[in-house]
This record gives sequence, C-alpha cells and structure tokens, in this order.
Amino acid sequence: MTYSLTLWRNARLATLAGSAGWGLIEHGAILTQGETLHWVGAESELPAQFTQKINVTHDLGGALVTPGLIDCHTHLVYGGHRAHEFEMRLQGASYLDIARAGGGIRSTVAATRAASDAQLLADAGKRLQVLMREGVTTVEIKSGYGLSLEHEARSLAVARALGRTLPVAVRTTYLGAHALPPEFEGRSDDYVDAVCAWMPALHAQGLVDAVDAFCENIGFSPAQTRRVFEAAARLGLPVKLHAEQLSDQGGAALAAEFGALSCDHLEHLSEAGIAAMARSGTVAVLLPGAYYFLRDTKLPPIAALRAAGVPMAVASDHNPGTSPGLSLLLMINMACTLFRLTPEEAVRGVTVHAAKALGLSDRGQLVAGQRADFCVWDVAHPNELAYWFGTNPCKRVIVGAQERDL
Ligand code: DI6
Ligand code: FE
Repeated sequence: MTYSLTLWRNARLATLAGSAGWGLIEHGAILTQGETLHWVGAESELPAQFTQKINVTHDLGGALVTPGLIDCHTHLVYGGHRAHEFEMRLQGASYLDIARAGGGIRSTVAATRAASDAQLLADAGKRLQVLMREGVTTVEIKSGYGLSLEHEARSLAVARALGRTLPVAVRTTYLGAHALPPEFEGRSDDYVDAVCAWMPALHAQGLVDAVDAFCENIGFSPAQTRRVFEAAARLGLPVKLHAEQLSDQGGAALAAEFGALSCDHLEHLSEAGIAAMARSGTVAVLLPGAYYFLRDTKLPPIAALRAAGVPMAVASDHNPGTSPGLSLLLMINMACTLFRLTPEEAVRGVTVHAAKALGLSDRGQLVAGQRADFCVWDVAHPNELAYWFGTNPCKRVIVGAQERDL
C-alpha cells in the first residue's frame, strides 16, 4: 500500500462544482488523501481500486456538506472599538463627519499603536475563532490600522501568527493606504511615498500576499492609488481595492487596469467600472455588513454585475467602524435580503468566488484535487444557509482533512 485514504461517507454534498448550480450529490462520499480531496461522488460509485486503501471511515449521518467558508475581506487586527461613534451616528453624526473630525479610522489607529503585540494577537484571535465556529476555513486579514512601517509590520505579523497557531488559512493584505496618519497631516502624497517605500521590506519579511488601498474622497485619490499599485506591480504582488464605497472615484476601472483580484464595496460603481471589471476578470466583493451598519441606501449594481458576468463574492468586512459583526452566515443572509442575491449566489460568494477574490484556485469547491476543507451542517439543503439567521447550524469543520474543535 503506497498511500492511504480517509473516507467521509453518508453525506449530502453541495459541491458547487462547475459555474452554476449547487452541485448536489445525494448519498455522497469524499475520499481525502493528505490535505487534499482525492475523490468526490456518490457513495455507490466509489471506485473499487480505492476501497482497499481506505484506513479510516467517518460516517457523517446524512448531513449536508459544503466547501469550507472563505471570508475574503476582513480587518481583524486592531485595538479598541468604536461603540461611542456608533452612538454619535445614532444621534445624527455621519461617518464622514466623524472621520473628518479625527475620529473614525484614526481613533482605531491610535488604539492599535497603543496595544501590545500580545493584546492585538489575543483580540484578533478571539474574533477569528468566532468566524471559525461558523465554518470559516480561510480568512483574509488586512493591515491598515498601524499606518507606520513598524505598526503595519506588527499587524501583518499578528495575522501571520494567527495562521500558524489556529487551524485556519490566513491570507494577508497590506492596506497601508487606508487613512492618513496624523504625523502626515497635510502631506498625503508624502504618505503615499512612504506606503510604497515600506512595501519591499514588508514583502521581504513574507508578510504580504496582496496590496489594497482605500480609494475615496476621505481616503486616497485615484492618482495616489495608482502609485500604490505600481509599487505592488514592481514586486509582483496582486492588488485589490476598496472602490466606490461612498462615491464614484473610477477606482474599479483603475484596479481592473492592474488586473486586480477584487474590487470591494462598489455601492457607487458605474457602468464603465463594471465593464472594466468584466474584462479583467476582477471579482466584485460585496459587503452587506458595512451597507447595513452605515444604513446606506445606495445599493451596489447587482443586476448589472450579474448581467456582465462579474463573479460576486460576499465577505464580512469585519472592522470596528463600519462592520463590527463576526458572522459570515449573517452576511449570506443579508446579501440575499438587502442585495437580492440568490441563496446560491450568496453561498458561491463565500466559497468559489471568495477563493477567486484571494487568487486561490485550490479551494472553494468540493472537487478532487482541491484542499480538503469542508463543513458539516445541521440543515438539509444549502439554501437554508441563507435562510436562518442568528443561529449557527455548523456541526463539524474539517481543514486539510483534519477535524478541528468547534
Ligand atoms: N472601508 C470600510 O468600510 C472600512 N475601511 C474602509 O476602507 C472602515 C474602516 C473603519 O472605519 O475603521
Ligand atoms: Fe474593508
């Protein structure tokens, strides 16, 4: 026997194989080898040559199995919180007013810089474990609350440490161009120079999988964003963008020009932006948590994105200012209720399309050759993942073919 296999049998599989449909397989089974899916199909069709190689068998009791969930846009590493700003907004202050008055992202930057490494790691770890209990097996974590070389490196290192110490895959994104730190007040072009200058050092330390920016009137201009993208391109790093969240800056078209993995938020996305994203194969990452928490009324152009064939992902955007939630399942529900995605689109949005938004082709579907990351659910049909909210039907999570504690 040259290799051994593990059998996970007696399941209803929602494979999400192919480009549409749930890919349902009744009385399904999965064979894993090492960390990989070796074979996926109906149990009755299990190839005979594999059966003698099976050394462990798990009975999943007829439960629904989906690919592991992927949260492709989070800001999990930060100090403090902003509950007081939430109260101010409830009394009529706007997110923009608070940001312009020096609150907002800047107040979290101060709290992040003041926090110890151990505190940042402990707080982010606690948050990540909440996401994991709902079936998240891959998570993207952005920096962007450090805004100096030292503190951006620290935030990214905390994200990497989480990936080493918890049974979850972590992808890091350098978001130095998130806000202007106070020491650069009135010198935003100098700050963009610094963001670009820090990038090679962060990359050399293995801290950066992708580069992001906040292209917005309270963030960075398209010209400044372009310079950040050029620096990323020089290092061969993929880019993504916080684009057209509060206004249309033409950020999506700019990102598409750089072959961006994703453009995220997109409430104010134009027709031209959609066309550019369709041409470059850029994923639209929808963030209903931020839309909800800001009580936004401008919907992202879902029907036009769908018509243009732009893949849509859904993510938590967890951050202390605009989306303090830690439930990807709730985001699936909100993507349907608020943005009118179908349940299948929303679930594809946290699996196949979320993987694509991270540039990962080895996960997101239950297909032979992909990573053996999957969830076992206490529901009968995958459309229920979009239907129930405020409850967690996740029963078991398997990462790299290893069952992890919930
Ligand atoms: N857009 C967002 O929604 C978050 N960052 C961004 O660029 C908000 C971050 C915050 O308010 O702390
Ligand atoms: Fe964000």
